[in-house]
Amino acid sequence: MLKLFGNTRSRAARCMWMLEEMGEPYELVETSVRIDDLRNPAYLRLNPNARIPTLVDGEVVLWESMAINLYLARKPGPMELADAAALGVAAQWSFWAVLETEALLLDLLSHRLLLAQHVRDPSIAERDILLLQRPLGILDGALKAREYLASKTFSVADLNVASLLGWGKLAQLDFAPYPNVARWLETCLSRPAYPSLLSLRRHK
Ligand SMILES: N[C@@H](CCC(=O)N[C@@H](CS)C(=O)NCC(=O)O)C(=O)O
Repeated sequence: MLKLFGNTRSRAARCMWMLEEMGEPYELVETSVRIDDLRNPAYLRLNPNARIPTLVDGEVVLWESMAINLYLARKPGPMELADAAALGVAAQWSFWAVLETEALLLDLLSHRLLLAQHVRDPSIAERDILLLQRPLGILDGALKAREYLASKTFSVADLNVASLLGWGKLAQLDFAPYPNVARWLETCLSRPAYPSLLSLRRHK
């Protein structure tokens, strides 16, 4: 059985969402971000970055959540993306999301939610929102003429990008200026596998 090292409150949740969509049985090896969980020799052999998530599929050991999901998308089943062009598009949007939006969204989430009240800085949040205008505009344009990013149906491309933009939703980012993104994000985050993940989070 596949083993995923991580926890529901980390980027491992993105891989859990994918596994839930696939209906693939897996074992979640509960791993926190504490030093004793990440910097022990057994875990470092799997992931020298000392970060979560890590996927173990027999001989295959993978880290980087987006790469894990792109690998999982090659497996037969409802999330399979067999077409090389669609896989290329999925990789494009996944790299794009990490490079163009992740740092800004995490910073926004930090200054709106994660940090203690007294160190949150609304001016940093405002700057993040301004800098997100360009990538969100690009995504909005891409979604103007199509329902999903890489194929006619929901795929790993949508899942990877929506899992990041979900941070924006948590941070109360106003998606109204990006109506196509707002519509698509709502569709992605309304999928049955996504709330079941949220309920897993609540039970932890
Ligand atoms: N780009 C990596 C980032 C992994 C990452 O930073 N994971 C966090 C948890 S969400 C972590 O392990 N943090 C521990 C640390 O940085 O010490 C991915 O997407 O898998």
